[in-house]
Formats: sequence, structure tokens, C-alpha cells
Amino acid sequence: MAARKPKVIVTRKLPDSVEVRMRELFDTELNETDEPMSRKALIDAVGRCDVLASTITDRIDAGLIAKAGEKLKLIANFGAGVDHIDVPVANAAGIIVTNTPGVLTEDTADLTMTLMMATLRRVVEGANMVQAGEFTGWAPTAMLGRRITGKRLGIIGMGRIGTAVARRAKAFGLQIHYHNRKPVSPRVSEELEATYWDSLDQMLARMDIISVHSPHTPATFHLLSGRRLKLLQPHAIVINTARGGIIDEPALADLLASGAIAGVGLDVFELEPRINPKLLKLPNAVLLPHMGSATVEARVDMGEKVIINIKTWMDGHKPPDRVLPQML
Ligand code: 8YV
Repeated sequence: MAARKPKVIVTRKLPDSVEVRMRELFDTELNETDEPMSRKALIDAVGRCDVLASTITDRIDAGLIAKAGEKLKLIANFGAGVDHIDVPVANAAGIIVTNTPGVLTEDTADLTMTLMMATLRRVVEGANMVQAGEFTGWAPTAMLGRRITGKRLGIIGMGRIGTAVARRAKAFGLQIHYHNRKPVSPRVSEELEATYWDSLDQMLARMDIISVHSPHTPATFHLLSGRRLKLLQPHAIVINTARGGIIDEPALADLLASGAIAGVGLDVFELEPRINPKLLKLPNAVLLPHMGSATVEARVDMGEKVIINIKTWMDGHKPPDRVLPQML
């Protein structure tokens, strides 16, 4: 007799091809409405599934894990970041957590460069002006932004995405600086002609552009605190495609509003989808709706990774993308 297919509950709408394949392989329950699951719905789900295929819009904390049934053995997250999941508590309860690293690196790095250029060159302001019918002709001093080439870029977190951003930025003529738990390999450092800063404070005070790429963990919560943000020079801009909680958003908004920094390009927010109202009013804030990995290709590849993680676990092996507490 064929082995029982695991009950997999998928919390959000995934690309069609991914859902079709999941239905073939598992006893899959899909979210037809694509509404983020309520707490009540999540409690019901963890009480009766073997695998929860989650996303960032599910808060999987200790309280929810305490409600999990005996069957729940795997949380296969659709996404690389797992700051919405209490991984140590899940692991202690015998539940494996997996994510989808690697397949969204290039797209997130592309969006980071988009934000950098849009912020420095006032792209959104310019486009809005044209669409509002306010373009009255070229002028020597109209819509002046800042040159990209030659600027100093300080990358916080030199993992996969930080390194992919550095490669692109080097091609744009930016000088690469970074702060990381440890220096990158000599090969990568040479390739990027990158300068390592052990002291984040010292790096912040000397950069033209700061771009955030570290994971969001208790150790990186408000890493860019109000005190640290005040170290930035008035012409500096801050880009964040990682997680909102790494930056003290109210402090950032205040500094931007007062002219203490020149611009921000943000794809993520501290209390997403809520955004600090001050930011919404500032022309030098380029704000996007968390779309770093929003390409058809990335989302299909992320789905493929979720499937591989579930299938490997179902076949009695260790899923390839396990997230372990010591990795956080
Ligand atoms: C994902 C992301 O789309 O993978 C991540 O960590 O931030 C996004 O690009 C999102 O997390 C989906 O759950």
C-alpha cells in the first residue's frame, strides 16, 4: 500500500505551477482567497497538518507552536527570512523549519540597485511629475540628483544578497565597504576591492550610501538605532531591502524630515504593511511594497524549494534548507 501523503496546509496563494505540483505530491490544502490567515485559522491549521507551508504574513510564535498537534513536523517557509517564526521553540518541539535561500538573491540585489538609483536620481519624483502633467520642459537646474559613480557604499551584512549587491555596485563605479560578523574570503574581497569595517559606527560616519542586508534576529533588531543613524552625513542615503525591524523607523523618518540625511529607499517596514506616516509625505523617500523577490522566476523557484524540502522530509531524509537556531 502506498504511504500516506502528508497533509500540507499552504497559508497563501502560490504560483499556479507550484500549487498544481503540490497537489500531485501531497494531500494539499490551498488558500483560495489569498487573505493572510487569521490567528484562529492558523491555530486550526497547525492543529491538523503534518506540514505548514508558511510565508512572512504568518506569525508563528511560541503561543502558536504550543497549539500544534502531534502531527506537525515541518514548517516549510516560502521565503528566506524566518524572523516571523520562533525557530528555537519550533526545534525544541521537534518541528523542523526550512526556508528558500539562494533563489531570490539576484532579484533582491537588482531591486536594491533600483532603489539606490531611484533615490539618488529622484526617479519616482520625476515620474510622478510627468504623470501629473507638470513637465514644462528641460531646465539646467531642474530635478538634480546625485552622481552614483565614485560614491562610497557601506553594506551591512555581506551574505549572499549583500555580496550580489556589491558586485552590481562595483560595476556602477561605487566603492565597496562593508560591515559583517567576519570579513569575506580574500578571493571575494579582492574581486570587489572591498574594505571591511569591524566598527559599524565608524563605517556609518564615512559612507554616502548605506544598504542593509543582514538577517533580522534579536541581535540585529534596531541595529541602525537613532544613535547610529545620527552618525550619518547629511548627504547620505539609506537603502533597506532586508527587514524593517533592523532600522529604528521613527528615528529614520525624523532624521529624513529634518534634513539630517538626504534620502531613503525602503522595500520593507518595521510594522509592515503599516508605514510611518512621516515617510509617506516626504519626496526623498522611495517606498516599495516588499517586492524584493517579486519576479515570476523567483516565486516559482521559491515554490520549487518548498516542494523539495517537503518531499525530502516525506521520503525520510533531512530537508536541504533546514534553519537551525545556531544559524540565527
Ligand atoms: C519573500 C523575503 O517574498 O524571502 C524573504 O525573506 O523577504 C521576501 O522576498 C517573503 O518573505 C515571502 O514570505
